[in-house]
Parts: sequence; C-alpha cells; structure tokens
Amino acid sequence: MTTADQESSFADLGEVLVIIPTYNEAENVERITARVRAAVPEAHILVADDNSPDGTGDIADKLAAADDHLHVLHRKGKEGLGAAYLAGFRWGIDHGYQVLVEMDADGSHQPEELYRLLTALRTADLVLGSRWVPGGEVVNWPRSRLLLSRGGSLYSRLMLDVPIRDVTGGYRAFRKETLLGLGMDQVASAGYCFQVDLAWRTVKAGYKVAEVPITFVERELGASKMSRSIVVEALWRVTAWGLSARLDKLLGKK
Ligand SMILES: Nc1nc2c(ncn2[C@@H]2O[C@H](COP(=O)(O)OP(=O)(O)OP(=O)(O)O)[C@@H](O)[C@H]2O)c(=O)[nH]1
Ligand SMILES: [Mg+2]
Repeated sequence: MTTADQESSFADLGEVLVIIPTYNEAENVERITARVRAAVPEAHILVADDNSPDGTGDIADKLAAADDHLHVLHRKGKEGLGAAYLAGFRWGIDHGYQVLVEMDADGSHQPEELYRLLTALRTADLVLGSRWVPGGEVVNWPRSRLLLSRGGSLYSRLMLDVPIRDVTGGYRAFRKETLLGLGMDQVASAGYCFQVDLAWRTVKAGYKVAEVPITFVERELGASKMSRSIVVEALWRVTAWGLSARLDKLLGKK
C-alpha cells in the first residue's frame, strides 16, 4: 500500500486520534509516536502524560513542536490509566475527533496493526484488538502473565456475561458516539479494570463490538506499571459488578 492510499483510506471514518497514556516512558515515547505516524499518516496523536518524573512530557512537547499531528495533554500527577484515558477522550471529543484509539506507549500494541482496528470500525461501534481470537497472539510473555491475562479475561467474561474474548486488552478504537453513549462520567475504575468497565458498558448500551486479532508484544524498554493493587482493584470491581447484575436480574430489575 502506498502512503497516498493510506492517507485517504480512513477518511470515511472522520478524524482519528490515537491516545497514548504515559507514565515514565522516556525511552519509548519517540519510537511509538514515530511508528504511529508512519503507519497511519492521517491520524493525530495525543500523549496523555501524568507529569512523569523521567521527563516523558518534555520529550513529547519537543516532538509536538515539530509535528502538527502530535499533541500533548499534561496532567498534574499519576492518577492511573483510566483517568488519563477519560481526560484524553474528552480532549479528543472537544477537538472534533470522530474516532478515539487507545494504545500503550511500550510497543505492546503495534501501530502497524492499527489499520485492522480502523477497517473493522467501519461496521462496528467499538473494535478491540484481541489476543485471544484466532490469529491473535502474545510474544515474549512469561507463563505467569499469560495466566493472569487469560484468567482475568475469562473471569470477567463469565462474571459479567460479556461475549468478548479479550475484555482486558487495551488496544481499542471507539467511535465518538459510543463513548458519548456509554456514560463515561460514571466510570470510576482507575487501573486495568477500566478496560473491562468500558467494554461492559458498551455491550450493555447495545453497541456493536468487534474483535480483530493482534500480535501483542511484551515491552522491551522501561518499567511496567502493573501492580498488585491494580489486580486487586480489577478483581473486586468485576466481582461486585457481576454480583450486583445477578441480584438485579433476580429482583426483576433491568
Ligand atoms: N498517564 C498515565 N499513564 C499510565 C499510568 N499507568 C500506566 N500508564 C501507561 O499505560 C500504558 C500501559 O502500562 P504498562 O505499564 O505497559 O502496563 P501493562 O502493559 O499492563 O504492563 P506490562 O505488560 O508489564 O508492560 C503505558 O503506556 C503506561 O505508560 C498512569 O497512571 N498515568
Ligand atoms: Mg505494557
């Protein structure tokens, strides 16, 4: 595919904004933004930085000064992935973007696969990049991490009754209307259950969700922000949501 083809290829979807939340990603921010720019030249990027002590925000500012498709949202301090995305979504909607993409900074979500998500968005309201559908895979993950992710996805799927294979994944493309319709203002999840929360809300609101296979690559540079408290938050929230949905059903509420 030539660059000219790519430039015109997603115009029918409207303006695309790729939101990349960052916390101490100084080693990754330049590389990931360059890859996005090369893969989908017409897309804009918003780096949502939580005042990273390692200077990620300053690097992003320098890159943005030289590229009119790159923007930076500076936030006061570390408030979690979920809060950074919600702020990024609002920024994007306020600035007239029609498609809002979630992507990690560490290279796990390959920009070169973004066209798959955008292509599928033509006939869906939310597209999930999925590790657990045929054709999807994970490269370089230790067994413990594989079990955590697969187990977390399975538990969420059963508990919440969502027909999604990879419900915890964070490589996603939303239509603006989907975000506006799913009640973003009530989302309180901070860590990884933010992803489960949004997917569940999207299904409950009756939107069409599609999954496309991705190859997820383990981060090579920088440190993970995954922690015990993030896993615990996900576990208790998903359990509480699932139980309360079951109770509502039993009591005949909608
Ligand atoms: N703005 C912001 N970004 C965050 C925060 N926590 C994590 N991130 C970013 O969210 C993305 C995902 O975080 P990771 O640490 O890679 O988490 P992960 O992919 O589950 O863990 P690894 O597999 O170990 O990489 C990265 O781009 C992080 O920099 C936060 O509190 N604020
Ligand atoms: Mg990561």
